[in-house]
Amino acid sequence: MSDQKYTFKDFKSDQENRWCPGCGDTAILMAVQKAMAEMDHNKEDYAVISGIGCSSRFPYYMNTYGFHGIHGRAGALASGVKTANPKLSVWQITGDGDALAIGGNHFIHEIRRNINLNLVLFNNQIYGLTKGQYSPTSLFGQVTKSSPYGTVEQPFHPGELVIGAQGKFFARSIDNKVKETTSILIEADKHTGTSVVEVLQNCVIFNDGAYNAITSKETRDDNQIWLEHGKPMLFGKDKEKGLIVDGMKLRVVHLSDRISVENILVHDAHETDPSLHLALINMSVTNGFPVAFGIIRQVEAPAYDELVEQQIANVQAKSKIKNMDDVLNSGSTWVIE
Ligand SMILES: Cc1ncc(C[n+]2csc(CCOP(=O)(O)OP(=O)(O)O)c2C)c(N)n1
Ligand code: SF4
Repeated sequence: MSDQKYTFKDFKSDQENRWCPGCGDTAILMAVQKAMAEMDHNKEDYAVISGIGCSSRFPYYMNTYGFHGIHGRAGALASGVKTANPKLSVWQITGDGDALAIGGNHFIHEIRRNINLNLVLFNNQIYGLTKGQYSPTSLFGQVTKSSPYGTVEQPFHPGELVIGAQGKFFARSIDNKVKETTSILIEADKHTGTSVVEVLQNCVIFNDGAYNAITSKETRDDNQIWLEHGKPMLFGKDKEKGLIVDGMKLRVVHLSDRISVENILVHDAHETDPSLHLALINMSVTNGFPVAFGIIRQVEAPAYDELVEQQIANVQAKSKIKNMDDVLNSGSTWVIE
């Protein structure tokens, strides 16, 4: 609980921003600082933990406790910090390479364990820091420094991995929507368990325009759908289109005399069955759908760190061993003569 009022400036550090001018990371930094100013924690209770990558420079720019770790191990560090001190608000900052290539194993297991931390995944579909090699989210056929003739790999969809790892909270935003990202981060903080927020981030140097189809003025209304729990899934400039389920699949429909808002799916982020959430996560412009943004899945479940705390308290309450003398007199000792 916070006993102070903050503004985003309280979370700015004195370090010079070394990200390239125009990099999406700077907008995400602003969203995190704004969100933290509104969350109910004291400043000294935040811990910002990263791996290695451009995005992982994040803790330098935050005036909080933090740790710039090693490549792919942000998840292990953040899990340890939260489990050792559950009162902290832990923020894991990671790139698509850091989280899904070298750190892929840690990513799925922290989600499966449902450790009560917030994971912000900067997805620029490229390795930025090492100068433009393809990553596990690069598109099939993408030409990069390490795939001069195009990749021959299918990309991971981070949300699909979250669902596969039994994830309970998944949201998606985009770097240029600071207001929307800020509110999603505030909700992520309130959620108990691993909250994964994928932010589509433009790398202006090595993958510029990767999200143009989603962000350009001409197409953004048709190619973005912002989901809100309890609201119909509508999109388009005048909210003239929506989503329905047809058979086992989602389908885009135009509102008309025959199809009204009542026919449109209402978003239920709290549904425990992940089938529809997965279908929403996997919508893409290339398969004729808008990309889903907002909180797509938010399901309550016990968190690992809480269960560990409870278990320790229960065992301590029942155990006959209270101190070192009790251990030494517990029967499993012997005298060497
Ligand atoms: C063990 C190890 N392997 C490889 C590297 C080289 N390396 C540093 S950052 C990086 C990938 C960065 O990509 P991403 O995590 O997507 O972050 P971005 O720079 O795009 O924000 C790699 C491969 C390293 N630092 N350590
Ligand atoms: S290389 Fe790309 S991701 Fe890295 S700071 Fe520059 S624009 Fe940002």
